Amino acid sequence: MNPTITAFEQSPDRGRGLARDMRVRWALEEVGQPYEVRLVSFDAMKDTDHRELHPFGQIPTYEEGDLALFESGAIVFHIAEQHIGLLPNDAHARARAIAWMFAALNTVEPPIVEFSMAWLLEREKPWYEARRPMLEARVHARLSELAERLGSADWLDGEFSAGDLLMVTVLRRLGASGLLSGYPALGAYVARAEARPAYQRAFAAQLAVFAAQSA
Ligand SMILES: N[C@@H](CCC(=O)N[C@@H](CS)C(=O)NCC(=O)O)C(=O)O
Repeated sequence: MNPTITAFEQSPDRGRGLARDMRVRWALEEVGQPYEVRLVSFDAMKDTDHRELHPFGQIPTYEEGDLALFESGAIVFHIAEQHIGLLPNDAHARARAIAWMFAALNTVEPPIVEFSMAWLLEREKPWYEARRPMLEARVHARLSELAERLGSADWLDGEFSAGDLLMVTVLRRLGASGLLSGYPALGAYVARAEARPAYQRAFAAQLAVFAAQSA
């Protein structure tokens, strides 16, 4: 039986593939695992039924037989462990790829989320303009360090891995902010990942949800 994931019935990103179900869709596409999607409204996400799956009332979730998971990183890790293609076989290379998964979610994503949430929710507030340079500086610090490490390589550590998959979804959250434009190597890294057929299938699938809801 195919796994079932949850995604926004109406994604606030209007089909730009920034919601975290995109990571899970992409991972499933990379490994060639078909999946079902259950769309949930904002109200339904906070219901008891959904909270059984996700204690924080969010998406994505993942159900496979009697296994239920939440947290996009844990879900991508599970998929990568169950299938060939997202984690190297060599034990050390595998451990390093997992380290990049944590780095994406634990080191790079937090300042990016803080920056984008401030823009989304606080940009009309009197303190926003004073706070913005500090938020931007924190993002720039991580981007320059990441660009330095990536150098001229295609991927963060050898072959494309779940570490790259998560890192790219995190970087994409900078979207129209322009913050990525000072880092051509990171821009090319994101573009390289977006050109992968699996990424394109995942992107098209989430976009189709938005298109259908807005029709
Ligand atoms: N750390 C969680 C974050 C999940 C999350 O923030 N999901 C968002 C969509 S990308 C959500 O459900 N937001 C609606 C809400 O929090 O009410 C993960 O990576 O899965």
